[in-house]
Amino acid sequence: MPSFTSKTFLAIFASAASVAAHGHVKNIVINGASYQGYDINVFPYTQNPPKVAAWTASNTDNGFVGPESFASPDIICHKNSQNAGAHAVVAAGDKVFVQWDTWPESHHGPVIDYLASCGSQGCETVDKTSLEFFKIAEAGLINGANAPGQWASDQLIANNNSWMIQIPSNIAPGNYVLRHEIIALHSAGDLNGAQNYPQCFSLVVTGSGTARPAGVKGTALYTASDEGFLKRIL
Ligand SMILES: *[C@@H]1O[C@H](CO)[C@@H](O)[C@H](O)[C@H]1NC(C)=O
Ligand SMILES: [Cu+2]
Repeated sequence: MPSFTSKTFLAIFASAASVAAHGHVKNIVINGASYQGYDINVFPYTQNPPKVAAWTASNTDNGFVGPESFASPDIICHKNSQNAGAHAVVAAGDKVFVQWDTWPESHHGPVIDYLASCGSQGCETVDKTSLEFFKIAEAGLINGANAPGQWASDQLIANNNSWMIQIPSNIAPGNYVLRHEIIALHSAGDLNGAQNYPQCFSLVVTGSGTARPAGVKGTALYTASDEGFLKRIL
């Protein structure tokens, strides 16, 4: 049945093409020092990949974590993520520049940043399910005119697929996981249609701050029925 075959081929081709257009963080830059991201195109296929400050993930299709996985550890730092083998150093109050490789214009949505303390043991060995994340920045809908409006993701694209995060100046020094996330809402009008793209880096924060904000476990950050995940934006 040639027509069936060609339709199937087209469907597969179309989904592969859209997945390929998703993004991941290439590197972060702190005071001029660049720290490599987890290279999903190379590291999973390398015998002894370099130890980088980025947490590992198994989303070699450049894919996402959906609301059906909001209670799964996959939402913490992406699919099957494991502790970074290294970390970046940043002073409280300083900025972390995050460079994505690309981002599809169609994938409108918020950009949100969290920190979680790893405690004195350091982030190389912490159990990710024990991490409690507190939000340090969020940007969502910037201008609602002309649906779907202008979103944080559109600003990220306009900034050459990059984002700037300021580490709170009052934060207590120590070991933290930075959880940087884009949430694509273009299909969020359907239950489980949202797409979360969390990216984690281990940081050592220096300084003399004293703030230790309370947070929530990664698996308690979101529920599929949260209003924002059911909103039709297109
Ligand atoms: C834009 O980002 C790419 C990395 O994806 C980088 O190589 C390039 O230098 C950046 N361009 C500018 C103008 O910063
Ligand atoms: Cu997509």
